Amino acid sequence: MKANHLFFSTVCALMLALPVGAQTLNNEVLLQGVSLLDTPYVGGVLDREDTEELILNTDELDCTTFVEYVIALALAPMKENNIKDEMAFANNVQKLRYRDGQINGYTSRLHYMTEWAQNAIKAGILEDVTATNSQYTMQVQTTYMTSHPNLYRQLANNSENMQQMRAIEQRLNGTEVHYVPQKYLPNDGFQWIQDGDIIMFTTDTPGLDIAHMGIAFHVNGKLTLLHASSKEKKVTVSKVTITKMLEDNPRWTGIRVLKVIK
Ligand code: 2YP
Repeated sequence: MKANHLFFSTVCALMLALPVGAQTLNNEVLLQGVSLLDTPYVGGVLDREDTEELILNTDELDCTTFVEYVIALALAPMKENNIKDEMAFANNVQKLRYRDGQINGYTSRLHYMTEWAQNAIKAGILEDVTATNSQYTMQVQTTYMTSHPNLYRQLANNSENMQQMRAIEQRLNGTEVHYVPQKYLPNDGFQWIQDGDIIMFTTDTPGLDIAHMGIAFHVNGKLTLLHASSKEKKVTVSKVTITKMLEDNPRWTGIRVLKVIK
């Protein structure tokens, strides 16, 4: 087991040694995230086939599928053989990834994280703790996909998908969300941002709402990110704080924080 894997697994084990009452869903989310450390980062895994079907591939992750699988694992009950219930895991992924949990072609997948979050909140899976803790708001832009069809194979040569995607973008565009602007996020975070919370990075890239996502993890009191990193090409814990990640990515403007509640 690699040194960092051992370190983080030890930290999580210590946390889980807390009295059962304190052993929250947050800890289970963190533990599932740590269990995927070093998994290779691979983009576009959901876009390999022409037909839209439920893909369950925890061996090749990007930032979004990493978060989806971790939440789905955390919420799945353990079977008697100490293995997570596979059917529950699959159902959880489908509920997170598709509008109202229904698979109906490419545009039924929740491509913009603004809608992905709305859907999970509506399903009672996530709570937007940013809304109750930060007074700062922004209006998201969601035109990126139809203005960059060359980046999305299922849009590039499919006028019906383009038309459906435009309608989705018009519905989402301008949605007001709470966030923590970069300049107000200290290196050790806030008391209300806890290990296992879901972090989404807001962006000012024209037409895009969210640029990256991961899981909050305090290391030595500093708020870092457990995430599938496209730079490090694997699931890892950031060597720098989330605040420093914001400083290092000029197009990133702040964070939204969501808590797994069921
Ligand atoms: C999403 O991108 C895609 C979904 O189509 C896809 O690109 C968009 C608007 N949506 O189903 C999903 C899973 O592959 O990825 C993500 C992407 O982050 C990448 C994966 C990463 O940092 O690893 C989500 O939207 C989360 O942040 C953004 C980011 N997309 C772009 O920056 C264009």
